[in-house]
Amino acid sequence: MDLIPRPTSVLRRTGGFRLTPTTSLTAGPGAEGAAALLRDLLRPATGLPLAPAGVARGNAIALRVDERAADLGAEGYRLDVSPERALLTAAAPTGLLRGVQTLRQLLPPEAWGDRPVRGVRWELPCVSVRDVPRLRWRGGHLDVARWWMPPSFLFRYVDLLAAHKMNVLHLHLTDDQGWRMEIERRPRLTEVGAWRSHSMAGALAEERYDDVPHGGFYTRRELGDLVAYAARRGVTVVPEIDLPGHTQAAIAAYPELGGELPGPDEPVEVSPRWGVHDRILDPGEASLDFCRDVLEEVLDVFPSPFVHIGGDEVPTTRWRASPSVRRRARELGLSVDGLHGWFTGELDAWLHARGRRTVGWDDVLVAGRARPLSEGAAVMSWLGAEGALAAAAAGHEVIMTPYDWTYLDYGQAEGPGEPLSMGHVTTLEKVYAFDPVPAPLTDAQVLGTQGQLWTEYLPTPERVEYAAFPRLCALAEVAWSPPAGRDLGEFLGRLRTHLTRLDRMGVRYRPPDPLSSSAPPTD
Ligand code: TNX
Repeated sequence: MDLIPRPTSVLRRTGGFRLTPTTSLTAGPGAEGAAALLRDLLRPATGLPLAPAGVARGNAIALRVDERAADLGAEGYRLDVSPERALLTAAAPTGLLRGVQTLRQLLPPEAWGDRPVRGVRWELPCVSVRDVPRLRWRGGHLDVARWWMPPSFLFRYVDLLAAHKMNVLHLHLTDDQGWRMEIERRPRLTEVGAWRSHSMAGALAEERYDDVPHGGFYTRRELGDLVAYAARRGVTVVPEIDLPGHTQAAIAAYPELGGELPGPDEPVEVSPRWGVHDRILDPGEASLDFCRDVLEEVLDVFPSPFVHIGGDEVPTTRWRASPSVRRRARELGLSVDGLHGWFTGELDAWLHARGRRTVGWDDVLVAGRARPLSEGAAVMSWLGAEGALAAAAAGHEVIMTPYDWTYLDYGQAEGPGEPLSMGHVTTLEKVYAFDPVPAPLTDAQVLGTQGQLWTEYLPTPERVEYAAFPRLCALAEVAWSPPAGRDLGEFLGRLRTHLTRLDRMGVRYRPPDPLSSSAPPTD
């Protein structure tokens, strides 16, 4: 059966449930969305109508929300398949969406294609599955700021996340190299900030550039469509507007946001270069107004309870050199560096007042000693476990995103033949061994984990997929499956089958090396 992520428990029985043109699909109250998703997923390859019972008179697939099944939580499900009936039960509609993905994995891999296939017996094995996720936030981060990616790829990435029972798409929408979200109140952000004249062409240290203009942005409408599409798959799109650092593209659009106006010898351009930039937002009222204008529209488009305001890598060199910034710090009774935490705190309080939960990279903790984050704010810990422990001690939930385990932009193997990457290597095996709950934290303090795809060296959807897969399959299992019973050899065996599904979807993954020596597929 080779399910990924591995369910909490699976009992295989003899026999199978055969899907035919007379198989019915019925949805009880609250299950309509899951039924529509199942039809959408299976129709292209199987052509099966899966009509409601009454119309169809064969064996039956039934989807049910049963509030009495509270032990399944918000996302768990039960799937019981006998030759006559496949019954999917959950306590909430989202659980059914997860179960639909399991049902799809139980079919032959040919079911995963987008063209009709003939001559395949569409049969589910008879099983009893009970499945409840370990962690609540199972995310995929995608940086569309360094390179714009077509909306069709964002939709596809949502499909891929959902297929692995991941439930968050964290969209990194802004950075020094590009601003990608249309903001009606600040049109220059995309008129100017979404375009750069050239880009880095090799490794950071080589300092080589192409001469090819690059850019693009997403309209509010396109992002709204993405949010709706993701919601139908049980995926929340969490937007990130990175503030107050990583903002050179915004400053290129509105130079006054950078504080003292740069001299003629110092034009601010949408950056063609990777790496940390010291041109950051001036920590004054004009910048706060700007941020609130932007966030206002972000809240309109993204209903997500969480809004990410970045906060990483904020070099304060320019602030320290600026008399007006130093004056502001003195007025507030802060050090210049303390202004980072103060600025973040202003935005956090603003979001909190609007009923949203702030997420920030763990740099905001170091910067934020002067001012605690609001209740409900969560910390995304990329620097290591230390930030996570500090955040948890302050009562915040954490999302574990340590770079040495979860940065999928890092290379997958040493040696030649691999595309240019960040320079570090994080193998599939290492991701699979990741412990997302560092001692002494408990599962309750850790919201979850997430795979990061920073795209400096991933300029196209093909390259992104190659970096993401199959490591994201391993991370999905780390986030969803119970840690007891995790076994690399057994996982690699299941992965072998799973990759035939991804083949059908045309995913351009990196074939894992150790497959030849790994365990055979299990059934
Ligand atoms: C650090 S992680 C960054 C990003 C880079 C990434 C490259 C973080 C919050 N900031 O700006 O793209 O490293 O791996």
